[in-house]
Amino acid sequence: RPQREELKAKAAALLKAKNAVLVSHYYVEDDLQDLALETGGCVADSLEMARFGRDHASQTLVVAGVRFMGESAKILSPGKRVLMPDLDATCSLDLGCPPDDFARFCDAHPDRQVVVYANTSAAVKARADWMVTSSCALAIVQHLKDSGQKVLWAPDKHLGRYIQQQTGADMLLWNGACIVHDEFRATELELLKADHPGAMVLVHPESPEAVVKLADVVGSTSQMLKAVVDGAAKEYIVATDNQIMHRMRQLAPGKTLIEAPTAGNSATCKSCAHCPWMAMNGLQGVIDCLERGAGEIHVDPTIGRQAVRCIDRMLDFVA
Ligand code: CIZ
Ligand code: SF4
Repeated sequence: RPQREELKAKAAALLKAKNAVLVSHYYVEDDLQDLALETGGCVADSLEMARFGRDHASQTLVVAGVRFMGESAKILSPGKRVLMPDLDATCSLDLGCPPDDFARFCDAHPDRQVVVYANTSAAVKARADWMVTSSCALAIVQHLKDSGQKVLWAPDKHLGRYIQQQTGADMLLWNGACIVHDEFRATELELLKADHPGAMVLVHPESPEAVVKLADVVGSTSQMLKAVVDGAAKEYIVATDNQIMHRMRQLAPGKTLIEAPTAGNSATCKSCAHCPWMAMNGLQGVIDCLERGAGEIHVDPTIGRQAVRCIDRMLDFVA
């Protein structure tokens, strides 16, 4: 604990000395979330992170999250220095959607609007018409459907299917999944619900269909957070990365939060509902990137100029 406080103070001093701002995702460790808030940065979902980084006056952004979040920050602010605590922090959705395979998929379906989730590489975004996050995906696909468009969706199959069911849009889905949300289990969740009849069930739409069906609220991380803060219930069962509970506890201190069961909840896996790549972010990484310039994100400028169009289209839509 004292060592953590020391590291935190050192990281805070470096942020100040380098005129840098820390942009953290809800899924990173408590210390990084707290440090971001204490030093004028933000703790947010990927949509709000992208906006915050773009609009902040600081010329150095430290992005605590996974690689696509750092890339999006760089694409939106090519003139800023974007650093990450660990460049190896990736995402199974990004890994499962290689740009060349994706380009062939798009080439085979030129009649469709290409809509990609934020959790993709810069090269995949360069090929897309729209980027979406889970906060705005429903509204954007509904808009495309209403204007008579067919959609090619990548990479998360669960989120794609959920949006397809909600909107009735004609969507062709890539077969990707998040290794964290894919592990939530419906049978175990039903048993847990039976033990907590008053609990409100919050599910991220990257989860399997049977789990989404049991939800009282299906939504993005920021929508789940809002549901806990505003909800009348005392107990909440949360099906997303369990690190979000840190922010939930801060914003809704009187509420009881219960982790939704995963396939791996066992003696060998105490906490499966935490992204191994988000977990690579730590205070030491923040210090190293600020002290030594380690972990700088570079995006090929040509790819960046192509990719920024689909991100700007989303940001204009939600503005
Ligand atoms: O699962 C993720 O990586 C999420 C929810 C990202 C985000 O904030 O949209
Ligand atoms: Fe990717 Fe899932 Fe980790 Fe989010 S939680 S970064 S979607 S693997």
